[in-house]
Amino acid sequence: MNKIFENKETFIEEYREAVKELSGKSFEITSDIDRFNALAGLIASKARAVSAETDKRFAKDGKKRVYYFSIEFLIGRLLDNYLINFGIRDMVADALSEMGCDLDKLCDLEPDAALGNGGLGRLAACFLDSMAHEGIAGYGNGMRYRYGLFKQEIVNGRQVEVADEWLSKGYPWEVRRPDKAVRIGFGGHVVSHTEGDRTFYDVVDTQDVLALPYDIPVVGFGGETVNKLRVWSAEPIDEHFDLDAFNRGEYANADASRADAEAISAILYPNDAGEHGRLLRLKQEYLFVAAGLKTALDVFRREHGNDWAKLPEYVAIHTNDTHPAMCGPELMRILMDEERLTWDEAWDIVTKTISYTNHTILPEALEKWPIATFKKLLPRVYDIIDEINRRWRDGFDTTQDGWQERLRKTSVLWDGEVRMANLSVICSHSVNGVAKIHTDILERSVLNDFYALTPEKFNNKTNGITPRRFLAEANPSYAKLITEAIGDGWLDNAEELKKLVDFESDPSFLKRVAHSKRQNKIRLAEYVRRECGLVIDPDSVFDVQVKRFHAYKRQVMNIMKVMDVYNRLISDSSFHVQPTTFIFSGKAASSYTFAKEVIRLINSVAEVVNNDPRVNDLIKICFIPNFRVSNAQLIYPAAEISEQISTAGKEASGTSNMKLMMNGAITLGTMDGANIEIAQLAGEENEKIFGLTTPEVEQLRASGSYFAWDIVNADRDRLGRVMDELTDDTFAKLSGNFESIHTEIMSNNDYDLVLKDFHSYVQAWEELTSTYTDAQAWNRCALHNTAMSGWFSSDRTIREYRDEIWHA
Ligand code: 26V
Repeated sequence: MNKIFENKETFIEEYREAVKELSGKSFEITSDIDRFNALAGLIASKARAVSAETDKRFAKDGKKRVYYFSIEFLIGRLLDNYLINFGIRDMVADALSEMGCDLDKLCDLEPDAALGNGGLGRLAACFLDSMAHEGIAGYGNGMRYRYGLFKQEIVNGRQVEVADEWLSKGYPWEVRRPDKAVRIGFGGHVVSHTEGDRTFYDVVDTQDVLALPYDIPVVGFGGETVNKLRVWSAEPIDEHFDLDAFNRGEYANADASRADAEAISAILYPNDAGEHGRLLRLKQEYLFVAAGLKTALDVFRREHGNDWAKLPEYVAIHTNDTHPAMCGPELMRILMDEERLTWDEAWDIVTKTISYTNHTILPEALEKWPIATFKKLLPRVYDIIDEINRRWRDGFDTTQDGWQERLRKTSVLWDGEVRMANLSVICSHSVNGVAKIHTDILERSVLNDFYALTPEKFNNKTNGITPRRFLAEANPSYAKLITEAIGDGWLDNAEELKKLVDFESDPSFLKRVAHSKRQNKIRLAEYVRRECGLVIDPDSVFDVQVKRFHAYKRQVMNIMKVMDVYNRLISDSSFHVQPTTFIFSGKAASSYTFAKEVIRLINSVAEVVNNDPRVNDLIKICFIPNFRVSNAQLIYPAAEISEQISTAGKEASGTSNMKLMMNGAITLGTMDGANIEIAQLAGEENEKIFGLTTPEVEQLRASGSYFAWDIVNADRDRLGRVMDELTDDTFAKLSGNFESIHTEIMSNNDYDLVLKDFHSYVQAWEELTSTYTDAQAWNRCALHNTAMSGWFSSDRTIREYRDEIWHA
């Protein structure tokens, strides 16, 4: 453990000094925000010092550098996390309390850096943590959005989006690096000149912006390795401030070029709402790719000179989804146009350096850009893509049966569009999915034509999560109990959680597990009371579904289950359920009408059920607004049931399933994504699996024999009643009924098979909750889930990337 402070006394001394330096005042009379900024600033400066040491060590050892290109890094708050990773959390908490100050309160003042949408962005953040823990020279490369993902407010049951001005109070972790700024050219046209038998290309008359990097330290657990996350902000090249315009009172015109440039890094786009086709998004993608490659190549040149053939030996470029797909053509451009390599030399280097992770199989989710837009914005990059595509076509073996169809499916340019997934696959030496079943589906169907040509490129890397943030930090009472039982080795090697198996039949230990869960439920109940004004009962089962709202994730099936339970409770006196609190949280993309209607439905059902004295002590519904990393850390530890109910074959992996498992929740789920591996590891008898499997879903669709109305008509009493209640006024009191949800389900013949799986789902829920009264059996199962969750540590995932893809 790298100790960044001698002892408590030196910490206090340095901290007082830092507060004074920042605010000009002595500690006793400073505000909490000054105290937070000074503390974070102090830890950040220590982290930067270790980072410089780390960098020297890596350079000396000739380490291969891994650049993780991702348009999202959902890092959340850092202070608490870095204190844990430096091993000084307790000491600092102690010192602060001596100084009359509460560490938790200061941690709560940190803005929640929401530079991501959900699973994909949080995965990138977990990977940064694990790369630093594993001592990998791994660097994040992303975008510094001025506004993070919108803040969600609920007004009359509806989601309302509010700008997230996360930088308004300053951000103590980042350092602006104008010395590392990169000029980025958009538009213009390509010119060529010949030298001997070669033609060289250049782009002229471009409109340029400056990509300005901000560096954020990434502290690895143990504190030995501190890496960096570099995020790019767009700025004007030089100040074109028009003083005349300003003096005429035309203030907006005076600063127009600044506004134009800054727009590029102003907002984070939703990753799950088909926002393709937006020019600004394409500019974002090119900006962080071009600027990030410049950084990587500058470091390589400094350490290894100009021998570009050695690039793949010392540099790995990993592309997180297709947003950084331009890494391929942009690296080709630099190597050919600037470094004067031939196509073949450059191509060999590019394809040995770049690797790609796919995160979804939904066909509508695969990123495409209109050729005309692309060509106009990035003429030279486009020409290179055109050439990549031409060579791909020329390389086709036209003696093979079905080559035309294969070519159609694998082409980069088709139907007037640039297909980014195909570009990513062709430019990479490795293509991976994020859970076993997801990789199987990629190989078998979505990318099958590529797989048939180069099966050796394909591999699986099942996702993971960091146990430091999602167990140690989020759930301190459980973490303490675990450490007392098996020591603290699990923080370093999460597989050690398996040792908890020995405690599964120890009734007194199980009682303590239950006690810790109860404390976490009380903590969440207090948060819910503060945030929503709703009282929930910590003795009820906490049944949790927290994730982005999407049709395939089927939050609608969950709330329909609650509607059914409610209906039966009021009409059938012989019907009993285990008292349950149904907890939902998550955001919907602002343009995604159906998902937003589901949020309104949940809140509308909550309004009725929570105010109905007939069922009040049995069921409650709670929608926690503004799901983000910080409140997620309160929710996972309090959960007892983990709802993972996507239509089989649709959820690439899921990661909340892992976070909830690690915190001792039991999965109520379909055989989809990483749920399958969860069930395998913990044993199906320790989860509750229901519903159609992927082959069954595929068969049902292919057979053409599925008729949604038949399912509804076969169960008029329960399912029919629930469907009727979408269109009558049962839940319409807040802001109208839910005709649109009814129409969406029925007119698409129940595309997500909500009706088809409804019965087995409700039955599985009833069976699962009926076992809750056997507290000992339940707690044993919860503990078993934690014990078997170690494999889902992102340390394991990252080691697989390191050994099998990056060879770092
Ligand atoms: C994109 C789109 C775009 C068009 C409309 C529908 C739609 C639906 C989904 C997406 C997915 C974007 C990529 C993504 O966020 N994938 C998530 O990645 C996580 C980390 O690997 C994984 O756990 C989730 O299962 C996966 O959905």
